[in-house]
Amino acid sequence: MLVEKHASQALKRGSKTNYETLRPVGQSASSSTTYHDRLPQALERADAEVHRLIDAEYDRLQNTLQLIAAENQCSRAVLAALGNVVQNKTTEGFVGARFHGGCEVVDSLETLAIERAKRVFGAHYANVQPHSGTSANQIVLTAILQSGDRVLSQAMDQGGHVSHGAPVAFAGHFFEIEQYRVDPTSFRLDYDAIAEQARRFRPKLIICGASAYARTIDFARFRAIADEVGAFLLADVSHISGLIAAGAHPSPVDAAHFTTTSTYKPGGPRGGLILMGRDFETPIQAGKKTVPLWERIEKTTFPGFQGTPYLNNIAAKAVFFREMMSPEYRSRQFKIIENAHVLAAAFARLGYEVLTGGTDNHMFLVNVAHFREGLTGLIAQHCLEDCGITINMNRLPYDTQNARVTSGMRLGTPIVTRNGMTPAQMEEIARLLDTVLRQVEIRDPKHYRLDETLQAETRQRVQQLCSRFPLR
Ligand code: DSN
Repeated sequence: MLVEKHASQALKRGSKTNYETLRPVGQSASSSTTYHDRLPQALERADAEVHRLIDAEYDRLQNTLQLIAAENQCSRAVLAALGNVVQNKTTEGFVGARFHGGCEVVDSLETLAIERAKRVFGAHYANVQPHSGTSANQIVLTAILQSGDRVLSQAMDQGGHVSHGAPVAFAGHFFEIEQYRVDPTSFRLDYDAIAEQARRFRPKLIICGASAYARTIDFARFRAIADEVGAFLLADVSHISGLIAAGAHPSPVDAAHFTTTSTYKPGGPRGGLILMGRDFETPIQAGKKTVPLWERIEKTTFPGFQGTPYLNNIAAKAVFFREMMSPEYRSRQFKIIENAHVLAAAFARLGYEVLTGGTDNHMFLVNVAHFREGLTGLIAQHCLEDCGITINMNRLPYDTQNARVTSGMRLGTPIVTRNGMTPAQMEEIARLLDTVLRQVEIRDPKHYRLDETLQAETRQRVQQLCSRFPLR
């Protein structure tokens, strides 16, 4: 019986149209709110110490500027979906093929999340179970590669992500990795050079998508390169998936065999997502069987890689995917880009080297070492943090500085835009950062001294600015 149900549900998961018949979830006549209600108050009563620290984090976020490109701010509805009774449910497997009873409600939640994810991204297949973007990548790699297989991916110090094959991480341990670099002069992807490298290296998988790359990625070109050498293509679009959902960046969903994203970077709950477009049914050999790619991805998710899905996260993902289809979310993605563009231009006018000369997306890189002799990314990050400005140091392509010191900083605009800031505030933010970076006294690559008056005045200006744009 279970096997039959699994088979029919599995077929449905692969189709584009069969999610319309969600079972309505009736409320039991004996529902009680005693356990479920007033959760923040329950925490305060039970553990004042943790409650106080959570409040402190709220104050930090409200009173300081958040400019880390990888961060975003989810809605109150997403927060509510994360913290509730759904987190108590344990199961394994996928909708229609669970290994535990009591899944009626969570099956509806997961189905809803899948359906919405497919609609948001125009995908044929969505897997909402990965615990993170990195887990999503690990699942894809494990699904299609054998130990020792070849992977071509963007190097971490060239804008790539640690999960794409850095020697210190999972993929770097189990696969033979070669990495492509950006052009040393323009700092842009050089597709001809990548194609040449792929012809020589003959990878089984090419990974595109970046953590620190400010320009539009040509997914169709990547697919042409992959097809030429007989490789799969994985697009990890964690940083730009919100822009893609809104049509503010070309979509990889039909170009790549697999598209992955974390769900917090575009502004949802923590977690990962695997999407597939036109290739979702492409057959792949799995042991003695041939199965469609989507099925291989599911078997690798569970039992291959994960146990119980985080069902509360899946509920929150469903809420977020609905938000992603709203006019407000879509128009905000264009504002994020406009703000990044204005902020980058303001830095360039102030005399900073902005890599690639600007940005097409939500982030950009600044060469701080070029701005002032001896200034490092580490000093920039820490002296700005002293003043209530949160950024991250970043290695730049071909950076000669130590990886824990770096020559660059990465700035992103998703959170300031979410809270309503516009180009006028971007000019103000650039001036705030510039005042600190010009005046910090550099002792050595890791040590600095900041004038106390400058620090206090900047903190106050930051706080005043943030108070005009409360978290929302
Ligand atoms: N991907 C990292 C970043 O871009 O900062 C966070 O996971």
